[in-house]
Amino acid sequence: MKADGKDLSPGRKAHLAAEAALRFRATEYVGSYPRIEDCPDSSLIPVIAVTGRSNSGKSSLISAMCDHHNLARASGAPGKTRALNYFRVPQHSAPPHGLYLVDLPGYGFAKVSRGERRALRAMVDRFLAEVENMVVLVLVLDAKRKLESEEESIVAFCRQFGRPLILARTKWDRLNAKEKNVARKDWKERGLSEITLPVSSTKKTGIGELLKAVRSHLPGSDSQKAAT
Ligand SMILES: Nc1nc2c(ncn2[C@@H]2O[C@H](COP(=O)(O)OP(=O)(O)OP(=O)(O)O)[C@@H](O)[C@H]2O)c(=O)[nH]1
Ligand SMILES: [Mg+2]
Repeated sequence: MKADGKDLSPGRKAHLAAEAALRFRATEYVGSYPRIEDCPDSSLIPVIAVTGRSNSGKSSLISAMCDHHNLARASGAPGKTRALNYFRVPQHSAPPHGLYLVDLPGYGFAKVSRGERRALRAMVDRFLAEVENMVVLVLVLDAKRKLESEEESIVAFCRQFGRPLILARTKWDRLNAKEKNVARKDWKERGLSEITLPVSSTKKTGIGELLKAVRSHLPGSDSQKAAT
């Protein structure tokens, strides 16, 4: 593919333009909050929360959704998010008054003590139960991994409380054809096909589909207009 896009077919160009229109442009880092009590007030601003196991690709995915390569770095070294990281998407990218994208701390990080793992997981659970105005939760899962008890409990929580959920299977670029089939079979058997999307933040595949799904949950969403 040429950088100037001259070699692209008209169909591919149209697809890329539609995808670009969906991205959360000009998103800014607001801050990192180790305690829920200190987080920005979201009573009037919709929240898109992104959660998942440590190193699953949450920060990279947020950067890809915002088309902003420094966002993940702004919140600390990749793979080390330990606080609730808030990003503000401006009004022109997200109706009606902008929104918050929240990068939750990764749970299940092997290199921290058992006590800290428990505390991080408890913070994620409390956030999901208590944060105001969460319009959709994006559960990020490395496509090579199966759902484990943590992911199963988050899916069960969302089903029980009617929280909209999207499962982003990240690092899809690392799977061969056989592994992709195994992954697809697994999420089909679990009845998760409709809310599961394979994505690659590095190859930028599946990001448009994810953005479309996320935007469909926004109040006053103009996703249909942006996508056509
Ligand atoms: N090949 C590939 N690598 C990825 C992808 N997404 C993330 N990575 C890599 O996976 C590692 C972890 O990514 P992060 O985005 O920092 O993961 P995280 O979930 O935010 O990690 P924590 O902050 O610890 O919870 C980094 O080295 C990324 O470059 C992807 O789609 N494909
Ligand atoms: Mg992170």
